[in-house]
Amino acid sequence: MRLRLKTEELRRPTRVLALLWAALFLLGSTAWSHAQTPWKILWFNSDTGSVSFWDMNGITITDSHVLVNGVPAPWHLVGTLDMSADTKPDLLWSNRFSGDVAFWLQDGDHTTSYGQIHLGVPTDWEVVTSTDINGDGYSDIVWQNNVTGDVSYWLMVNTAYVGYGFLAQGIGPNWKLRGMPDLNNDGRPDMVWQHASNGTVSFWTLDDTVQATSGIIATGIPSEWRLSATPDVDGDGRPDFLWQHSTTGDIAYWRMDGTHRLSYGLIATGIPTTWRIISTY
Ligand SMILES: [Ca+2]
Ligand SMILES: [Ca+2]
Ligand SMILES: [Ca+2]
Repeated sequence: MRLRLKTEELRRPTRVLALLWAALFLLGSTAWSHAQTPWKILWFNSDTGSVSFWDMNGITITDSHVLVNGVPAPWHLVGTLDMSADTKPDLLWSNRFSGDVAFWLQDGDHTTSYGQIHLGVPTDWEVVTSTDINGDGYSDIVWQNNVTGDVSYWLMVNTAYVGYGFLAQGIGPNWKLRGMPDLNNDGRPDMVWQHASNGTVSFWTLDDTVQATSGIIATGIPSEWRLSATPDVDGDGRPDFLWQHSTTGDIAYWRMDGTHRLSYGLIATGIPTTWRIISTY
């Protein structure tokens, strides 16, 4: 009797350890650590002219604050890029009536200066993102024409426009460029596209500014889900996908290994849809 009791006592913790080990193994194969490099989501509300930030750690919102309210209606925040080359993102604005493009140089929350880059850009051209197209260390501005689908870029040096070129022409208005993350890990930007109606998400890899390869990432994505940005959510150094739902206001992520989805989940639900994700960094 005494011996059996002893055996039971010995077995119990062994069983618990075995279960713990199995749980850890399962967790390790399917989950990921949520303690990550901090990143930010930049939001714009075109009804109120407000700019706000979410401070993120993995998929956790650690803080949020408003940078500015009441920016006059024709001006829309369209992106961020580091124009002053201090690794702090600056704000890029577009006037929806005049087509003028302006910048605010930022030191964190503080606007240190502002100015205009270009006047009278035709309003069927919209800023999609910013990335270093020519590899000179300065962020460039990527545009798509919402009528023709053509994608062009402005080469920038600090706040100065120094030239332009095209990345895609004649693709039509249905394929929307959503971002230019580095998908094949060669240190240079590639292109992610979302079809406006058929739910297909596709990619091009680029060799400099020329399409090298292309492929499908996903099909059947409801058109209410907009691929908003490609931040590194899990801190593994590779871009992931951030989605905003146009009617529910839900925010979701896909952890990506290049063009392959590893896992997905929600970050937030029910964010008022007047707020739109402009960029992440
Ligand atoms: Ca550049
Ligand atoms: Ca690349
Ligand atoms: Ca990642």
